[in-house]
Amino acid sequence: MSNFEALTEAIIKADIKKAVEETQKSLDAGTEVQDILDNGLISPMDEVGARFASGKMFVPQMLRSAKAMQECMALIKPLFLEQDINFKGKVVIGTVKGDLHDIGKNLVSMMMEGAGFTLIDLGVDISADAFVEKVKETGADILALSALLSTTMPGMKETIDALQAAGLREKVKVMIGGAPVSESFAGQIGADSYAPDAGTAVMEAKKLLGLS
Ligand code: B12
Repeated sequence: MSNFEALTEAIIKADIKKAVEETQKSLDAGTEVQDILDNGLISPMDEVGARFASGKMFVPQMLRSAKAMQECMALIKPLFLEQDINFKGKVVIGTVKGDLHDIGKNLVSMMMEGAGFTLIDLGVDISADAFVEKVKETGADILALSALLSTTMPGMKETIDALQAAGLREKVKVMIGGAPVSESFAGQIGADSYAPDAGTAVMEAKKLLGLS
């Protein structure tokens, strides 16, 4: 694992210019993109979350740190997409209603695209009906739902119920994720799969479609 001290500090302090410079430096030094992502970008966001939870950081600061992380992600995204792309399946993805968190969802989206899936990203604050409409319109193989708030997790069950009501539940696999979501919650709401991170999400998606 490389040393990401300066990048970590830049993300926590939301120094976008420095964070982008440090990401570029790591790339120029030949650091593995996965290492930069896991240890240089995601891990400082965990620290940001911990500081927020303990009252040492507030929403505007958290937002600026998220922005810094996203700017850095924009630099590494093309490298993920350079990987060998074969069509693997169509995935509709979005963050459920009432929830504006999209960094994790974007990462899952990016990694799946890098692995050869076709992604239809609906963005954030998506209602159950809008998900169902898109699944119907695109004939998606997988519907991937993200939630970062315990208060928005019920939106996942509502979406699965709406798929059922529309007669689409048997036609699409549903995969869920996000920090408060768990394997057991996935079981409770009748989702087909859960993954704790973007890398596992790709593996799970392949499994769901019988590709691995
Ligand atoms: C950044 C952030 C924000 C930013 C979001 C910016 C953005 N564009 O996303 C802003 C400032 C807007 C924000 C707002 C709020 N936030 Co906030 N936020 C965070 C923070 C610090 C980081 C989240 C993040 O991006 N993590 C990095 C990514 C990479 O991780 P991830 O999202 O977990 O995603 C990974 C996995 O979960 C998984 N995954 C994610 N989605 C999916 C989907 C599928 C299908 C799969 C398979 C996998 C998967 O793969 C991802 C990559 O490995 C977290 C703390 C934390 N450490 O989680 C709090 C946190 C989520 N926020 C929290 C709260 C309370 C709020 C607010 C209510 C604060 C407020 N009082 O206003 C608002 C709500 C706004 C809203 N309606 O959504 C709480 C939630 C508590 C709870 N359990 O409900 C947290 C946990 C902070 C805390 N410790 O209290 N937030």
